[in-house]
Amino acid sequence: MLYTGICRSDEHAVEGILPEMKFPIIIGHEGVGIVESIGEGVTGIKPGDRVIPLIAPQCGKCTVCKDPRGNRCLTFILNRPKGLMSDGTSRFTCKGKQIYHFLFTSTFTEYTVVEENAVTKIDDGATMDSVCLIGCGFSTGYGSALNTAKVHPGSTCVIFGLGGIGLAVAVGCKIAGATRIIGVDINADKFDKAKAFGVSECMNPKDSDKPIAQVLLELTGGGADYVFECIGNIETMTAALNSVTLLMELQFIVGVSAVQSKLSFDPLIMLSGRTLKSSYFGGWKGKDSVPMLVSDCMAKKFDLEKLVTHRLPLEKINEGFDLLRSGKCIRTVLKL
Ligand code: PAD
Ligand code: ZN
Ligand code: ZN
Repeated sequence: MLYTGICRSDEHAVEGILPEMKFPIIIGHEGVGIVESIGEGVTGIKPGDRVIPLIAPQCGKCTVCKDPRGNRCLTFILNRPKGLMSDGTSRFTCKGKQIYHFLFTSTFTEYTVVEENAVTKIDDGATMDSVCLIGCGFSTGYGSALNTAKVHPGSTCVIFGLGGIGLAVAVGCKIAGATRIIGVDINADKFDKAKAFGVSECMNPKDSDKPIAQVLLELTGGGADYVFECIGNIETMTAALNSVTLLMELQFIVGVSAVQSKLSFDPLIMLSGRTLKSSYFGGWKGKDSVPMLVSDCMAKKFDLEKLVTHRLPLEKINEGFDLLRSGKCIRTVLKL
């Protein structure tokens, strides 16, 4: 591994709120590296290739892989022991004890082992210390706007949570031609950065006595066209659902909420024709899309550098987590 970003999902893993996780585990999933060696029968990559490990692996053969709509490869999800390779083994040990893998990737380490369908070769010329963000955060937000929401020109978008994912949503909304992008965050320190990403107005729910959904309905004259929840909080998911226009528009859940939490809302609000959707890795199929996203980055279609606020060596990983918890960073990239 060369570099890896720290994503809020890694923090969720540390908190133990993700489903079916087993410890001890090597977390981290937003990385880039160089192939050191390959196993028997591997033909798609070779030593020396620059690669991004995939949280959305692609077997290419299952019904989801063959369908242009989905990106959660069944081969990697169904009937598979969590945190292990497909043969049921782990490739990490520490003092003789088995260590589990995370999200098919495990990037907080100098060396990892991934399956051939959970990694993809990228252009050698990419800037390694920021292209790692294509491994999760950037692609997730950007794809949520472009693939899942299919934001239309002239639309009004609301983004709850102006972290790495939320700002990547803003990049997607802007490219799709949204004319109004409203950012919502309880940390006003995020607002300047958000504006640099095309967010036109920023709001702090703490600044008003009214519920945020009501504030947004008033501000938009009846609701936004698209609302993205990029926090992972049940309350903001419900508020987001109540902030979309009554016409027939859409709300998207990008944030990952704690296992066993339940989202509840009055079904009558769906009678207007509202749609509730979710997005995993921005809807991108890993092997097909990641090399293309890297090329788009190199062609300066978007700027990943702007998302990186801090850089640290692996030894200082806990400082990176402190920066995330205290809301002082957008993305910290670790050098491995
Ligand atoms: P982040 O911590 O960088 O950003 C979250 C932002 O939300 C911060 O700016 C917070 O200040 C803000 N916030 C927190 N609570 C509230 C609140 N109540 N109201 C308003 N704002 C609030 O995280 P991130 O951008 O790395 O990740 C965001 C979520 O997306 C998180 O749940 C993560 O697990 C999830 C995620 N989903 C996917 C996917 O494929 N769906 C991929 C990667 C990350
Ligand atoms: Zn598949
Ligand atoms: Zn992530």
